[in-house]
Amino acid sequence: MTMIEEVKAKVEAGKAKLVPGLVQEALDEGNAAGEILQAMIDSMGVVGGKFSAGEIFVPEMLMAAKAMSKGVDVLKPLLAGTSTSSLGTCVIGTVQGDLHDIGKNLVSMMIESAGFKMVDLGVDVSTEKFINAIKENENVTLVACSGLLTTTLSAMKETVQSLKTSGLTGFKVIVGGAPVSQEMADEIGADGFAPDAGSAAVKAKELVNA
Ligand code: B1M
Repeated sequence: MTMIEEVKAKVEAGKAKLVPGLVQEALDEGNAAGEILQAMIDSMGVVGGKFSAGEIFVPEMLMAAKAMSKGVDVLKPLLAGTSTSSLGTCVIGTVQGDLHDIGKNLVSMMIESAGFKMVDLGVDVSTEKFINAIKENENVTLVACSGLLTTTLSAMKETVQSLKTSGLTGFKVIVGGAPVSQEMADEIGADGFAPDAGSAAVKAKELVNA
């Protein structure tokens, strides 16, 4: 088994204590950080498939998520470059009713490295909380909403529409997450959509510089 396959297997098995060391070994062997990250994302796909098939349950899914987060911590300094430019503040959160945060954390890390100051509201974020964060923080130029559950897409829609009709100005709204598409983003009135963390950073810059 290659070290990358080892990382994948241990993330799938939810071995949070072992994963950081294996990720470091994979790096030491010369594997690229992006390649290791992709392997862990693939693992979560496998975990999701097993959950859908009834082979594993929420606790196993949670353990796999913890293992992946520990692995991402090791990669963080390598994935997030440093930027000296300031594109303003980005308020980010996972929408109300949704507790998934791995994708949101990756998106946050990449948008930060594109030159934004991040205000991360965490998960299960209500519309009111997004709006208060825009009021309470200086120079908010971007609001980023993540959502992983089809059942919380209505919360995303409500958040985007409330942000747009709040009377607050000076910011753009970007949305994303597995069940979100460009079509849906257009439909709910978001300014932008990105399918993954890397393209979220590119889109964030594009929206704010437009
Ligand atoms: Co949940 N879960 N989960 N889960 N979970 C999914 C999403 C699911 C697809 C699994 C499945 O059934 N196959 C399914 C959703 C089905 C659906 O709605 N279509 C599901 C379900 C059903 C549930 C529960 C309802 C299960 C239950 O209780 N019966 C429950 C809901 C709880 C809640 O939120 N209220 C639940 C709970 C959980 C855990 C808490 C156990 C755990 C999350 C822990 C955590 O996040 N800290 C968990 C996990 C781990 C998953 C899977 C296995 C992995 C998610 C993940 O982290 N992926 C997931 C299956 C899967 O994704 N295949 C699943 C890796 C991550 C890097 O990808 O988040 O997609 P992702 O982010 C990507 C892109 O989407 C994008 O960039 C990232 C990568 O570059 N992106 C953005 C994300 N946000 C973006 C924002 C942007 C732009 C791009 O702009 C702002």
